[in-house]
Amino acid sequence: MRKLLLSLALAFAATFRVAALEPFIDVTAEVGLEIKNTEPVAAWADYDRDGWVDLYACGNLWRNVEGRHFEKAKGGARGPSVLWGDFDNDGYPDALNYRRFILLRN
Ligand SMILES: [Ca+2]
Ligand SMILES: [Ca+2]
Repeated sequence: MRKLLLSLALAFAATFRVAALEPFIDVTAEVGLEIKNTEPVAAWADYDRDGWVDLYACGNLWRNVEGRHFEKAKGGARGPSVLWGDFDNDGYPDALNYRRFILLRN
């Protein structure tokens, strides 16, 4: 009886967890993101203005390759904590590393 109750509880918990995530599907590995959760910081911005939103996560800038996968961008914003904003209004998102307070113009 105890095993049955435990199984039911685990099944309920798994069902609840899946339902809470719908309609999202974990595609992290499928799209090439190798993110180690060392810094719980992430932000989206289309830094190269190619129409595909890119991802800054855990100290790395990931370029979105036509919605199919991500590749690590060379250069760009580095550091653990970045906020995006177009401070010079040229249409390219600039990055502020708010830990080291460095403003990177794009
Ligand atoms: Ca982009
Ligand atoms: Ca800019």
